[in-house]
Amino acid sequence: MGVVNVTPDSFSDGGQWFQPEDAVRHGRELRAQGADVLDVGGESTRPGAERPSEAEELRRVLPVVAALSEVSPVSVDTMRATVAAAALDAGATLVNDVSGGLADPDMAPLVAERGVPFVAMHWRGHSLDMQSRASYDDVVADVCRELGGRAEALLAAGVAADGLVLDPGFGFAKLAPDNWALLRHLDAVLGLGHPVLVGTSRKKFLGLVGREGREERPPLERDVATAVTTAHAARAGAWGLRVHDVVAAVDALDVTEALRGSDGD
Ligand code: PMM
Repeated sequence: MGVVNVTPDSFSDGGQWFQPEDAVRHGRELRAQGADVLDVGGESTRPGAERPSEAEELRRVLPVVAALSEVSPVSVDTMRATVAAAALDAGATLVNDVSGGLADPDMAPLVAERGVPFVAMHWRGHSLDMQSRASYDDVVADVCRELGGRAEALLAAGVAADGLVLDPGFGFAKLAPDNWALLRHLDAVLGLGHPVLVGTSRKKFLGLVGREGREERPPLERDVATAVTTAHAARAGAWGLRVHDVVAAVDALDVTEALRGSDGD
């Protein structure tokens, strides 16, 4: 899954693809590089971010969703049911909601009615103050319990079981050790019985690794680390990998696949 952020302020690539024509060009490039799905979002979820208005979010994503739907399956990365509905009308075929339907009570009914696949991420609150909620007894058990509860609520609301994808939400209300623990124990998340999406791409915990006593590595220099976590997640059985650098991810997945092959290949 290739990331197309139509935002001025994303932590990972803020502003680079803010103009619709730049975002569309970038999405086409990611598709040509091997992305199976393009994930178009108009709201930055970086820690501390303020939310755009609904009108602004629609203005950002709709032209990009419409254009990219001509060349690729498109998911819309939004917490608003109105934006999801408009994006589905414009050609998107999957909804990716970092709040797992918690931010907007209209989201689950919409997804149920449209019968589209839904990515539900583990979430404890909006980005403005989410890191104050990064407190766990046992992060793997707590995230699995909360995410499992969300899945049950979504299914009860009519979301199709065979279209529900779960995501442990790397970096969302999680400190670096929490993210590493979840990556090490992806089997527990997979044990919830749904396909799992993993989005570690360029996140802060990857910028901190090996940097004791030095400044963290900036987001644009985290793609090698992302390729390693991507390969790890694929090997563990993840269904999807949400990344900014598709070339590196495809390479990492090809190598993972080759390592799985039988001797003599
Ligand atoms: N991370 C971001 C945005 N959307 N969606 C899912 N399902 N999982 C994620 O981990 C996720 C997401 C934040 O990263 P970005 O600002 O670089 O897009």
